[in-house]
Amino acid sequence: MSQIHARTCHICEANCGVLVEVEGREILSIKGNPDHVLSRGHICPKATAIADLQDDPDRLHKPVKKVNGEWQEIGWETAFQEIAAKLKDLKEAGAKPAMYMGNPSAHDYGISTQISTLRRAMGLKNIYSASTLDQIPHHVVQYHMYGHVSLAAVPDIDRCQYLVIVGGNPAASNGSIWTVPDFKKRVKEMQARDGKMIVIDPRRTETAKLADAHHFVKPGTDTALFIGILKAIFEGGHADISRLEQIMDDGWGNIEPAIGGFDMAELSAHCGIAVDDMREIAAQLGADQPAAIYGRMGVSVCEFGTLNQWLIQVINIATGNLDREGGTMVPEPALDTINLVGRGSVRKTQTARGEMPVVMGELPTITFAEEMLREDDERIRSLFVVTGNPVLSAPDGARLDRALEKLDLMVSFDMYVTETSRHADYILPPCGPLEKDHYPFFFGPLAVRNYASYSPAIFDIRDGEKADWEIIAELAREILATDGQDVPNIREPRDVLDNMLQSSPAGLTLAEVEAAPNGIDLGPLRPCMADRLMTEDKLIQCAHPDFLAELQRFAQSLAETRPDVLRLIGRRHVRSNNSWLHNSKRLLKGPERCTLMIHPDDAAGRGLADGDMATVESRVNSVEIVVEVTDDVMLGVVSIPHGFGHGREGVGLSVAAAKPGVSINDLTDPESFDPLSGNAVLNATPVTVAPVRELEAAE
Ligand SMILES: Nc1nc2c(c(=O)[nH]1)N[C@H]1C(S)=C(S)[C@@H](COP(=O)(O)OP(=O)(O)OC[C@H]3O[C@@H](n4cnc5c(=O)[nH]c(N)nc54)[C@H](O)[C@@H]3O)O[C@H]1N2
Ligand SMILES: Nc1nc2c(c(=O)[nH]1)N[C@H]1C(S)=C(S)[C@@H](COP(=O)(O)OP(=O)(O)OC[C@H]3O[C@@H](n4cnc5c(=O)[nH]c(N)nc54)[C@H](O)[C@@H]3O)O[C@H]1N2
Ligand code: SF4
Ligand SMILES: [Mo]
Repeated sequence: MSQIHARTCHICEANCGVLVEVEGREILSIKGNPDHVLSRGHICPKATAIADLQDDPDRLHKPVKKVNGEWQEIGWETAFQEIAAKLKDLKEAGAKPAMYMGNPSAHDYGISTQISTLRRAMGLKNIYSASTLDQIPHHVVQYHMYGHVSLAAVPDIDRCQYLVIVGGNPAASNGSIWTVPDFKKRVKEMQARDGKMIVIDPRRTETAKLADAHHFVKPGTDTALFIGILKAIFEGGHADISRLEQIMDDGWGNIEPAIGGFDMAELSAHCGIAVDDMREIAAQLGADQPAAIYGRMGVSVCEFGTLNQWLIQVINIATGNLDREGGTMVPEPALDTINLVGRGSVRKTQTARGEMPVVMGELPTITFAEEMLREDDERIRSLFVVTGNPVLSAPDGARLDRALEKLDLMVSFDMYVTETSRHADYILPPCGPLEKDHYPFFFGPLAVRNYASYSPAIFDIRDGEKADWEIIAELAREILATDGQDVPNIREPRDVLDNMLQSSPAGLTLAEVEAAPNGIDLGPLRPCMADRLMTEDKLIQCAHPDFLAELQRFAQSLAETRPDVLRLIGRRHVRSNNSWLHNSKRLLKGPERCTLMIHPDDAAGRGLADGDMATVESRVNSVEIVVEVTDDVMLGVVSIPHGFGHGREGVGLSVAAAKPGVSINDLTDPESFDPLSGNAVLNATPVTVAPVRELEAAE
């Protein structure tokens, strides 16, 4: 007899409700849950791949140890004891440990409940993560303006009438720092009530194709666009801060003068967006309607990422759209991580590259390889990689690939032998995805409605296997015991969750949430900024001096001529998720996706036709890739998706091996970064493109 379990998909930030039909341990189907309070039946193709993940023959089930270059299965106890003993020896020799946390750890609340014990046990100072490849500018801005690294205001799409999306592609990504499942239908509903969506992107993306207007922008230049819009807001008389004045500090008065010197025509020439278009966007954002401007990866992972995210907040404030129904609001979820954890921190520290930002205790991942390659006592010699694949996800991955070889001890918490974990001495694999429970710990606070939804595990964990949280908790205790330190009791994730739910304003118990398989809806977002602000004076700090100084740096950069070269950007496809879903047969179906998109005129100028092989070269490296000629990318722009490059030796992904692709991060450059946040620059990489045959002939 088959059974249907309502559950949340854990793969991306959308956290869609799914219905999983099983018979015994066989998965019969995975469908959208029409009754889920947030996703309303929506799913994307990745949800069905959960079955491939659960049953993947390439998945490791037992810890493995590398012996003379070969993987050998070993027992958990042996693995924990050996790792703890090696770490102790290294610590006694003064060797520095480090940790890299990847994206899936944000989707496993169990990991979040245990990781601090492991960090403490390791005596960690060097923590790196995917966040500094992704979103650290948001945290810096939120910390300075609102007093907490995670206090994010998200667009209230269900009541918005004019939504501007800059450098985000939620139709494929399903939203980021914005939990917005069923995005397409929500846009259609907005348009049905005469609302408009405007998209600004160097590629005519899936989201752009849904929009009422799309403007191409030159990669890496959006700061000019934001300043242009803000200037037009002030000059056109569209500013109205009456709604927010009570909670704004007097820094507001510094902003208009600070942008006064910029010239609209010059800004327009820099970013490629017409002055009239900037004025129209300003007028619409400032019109008598709920509106919002939102910017994501395309404007975060660039040299002025923090400045961009600040300007976005300032535009929403100037037009009275922050903390407004239909504008942007801070969610009040059932489990309010923001009120329960500290404000976070933004500091600086010395690295091999000189002084760099440390945000929420995290060092910039762009400096990671050089910390492993440095020759002095500060060299990182032991590394734990928790759910991450930095060889494919961090800039100059090829160098990182070499750096990992120099470690004295490397442990990967992963279910696959990946491009990264192939370098490990030990791999500690978790149980299957349907053998763990789920709560959208970090995503309730980013969701378009206030809600709660808990999913228990569907299957028991098989004998001899463990969940990530257990592996982390048990290893941490072994390390503490080996060091002769006090060993705390394990607090089970469910208990921590129950406690956090009950301590949150909604006061729900885990039992109550669990009893509602479709989730509990706590209603639409509400203006609440006055109560949420965590700055010392409980006011929005409108113009932090770092942001004003960064405006000056941008002004200087405007005066320099920008070399007229091809600029490389990334992309995401709805059937792919960062580097780790290419081993799913269901998802890999269809045409080759790791292609170089290039505009017809740029292709013709280089003698390239659709399907040809091209060499793409940047300062750091070159790759060979098949060409896809399309006018969906702007003239002067080429695009390669990230997360491919599975052809490296020793990778244990047999399905992905059929279409390995190349890694865009063999081209991106860790020398470029956003100085206010330390975030990587992953777009607008200068490249040259030429037919492969020409180069071969020249050799
Ligand atoms: N050029 C370019 N680079 C990018 C980006 C880009 O847009 N362009 N995007 C960046 C962004 S936003 C991100 S978030 C990063 C992602 O960067 P990472 O987090 O470093 O990489 P992922 O591809 O998410 O790799 C996740 C790893 O965790 C493993 N894994 C998956 N689920 C689990 C689990 O439940 N338990 C355990 N133990 N392991 C698991 C997978 O097998 C995989 O090896 O990439 C960044 N890199
Ligand atoms: N299907 C799928 N979904 C995912 C993921 C995935 O890999 N696949 N990854 C998840 C993760 S970890 C994250 S962080 C989110 C990311 O979510 P999003 O940010 O929505 O996704 P991206 O596709 O990176 O969108 C960035 C957009 O910026 C554009 N862009 C590039 N450079 C510039 C620029 O200089 N200016 C402007 N204005 N635009 C630019 C790109 O063309 C792209 O359309 O997606 C999540 N969801
Ligand atoms: S959008 Fe797709 S991958 Fe993301 S949670 Fe929903 S079903 Fe899962
Ligand atoms: Mo991400």
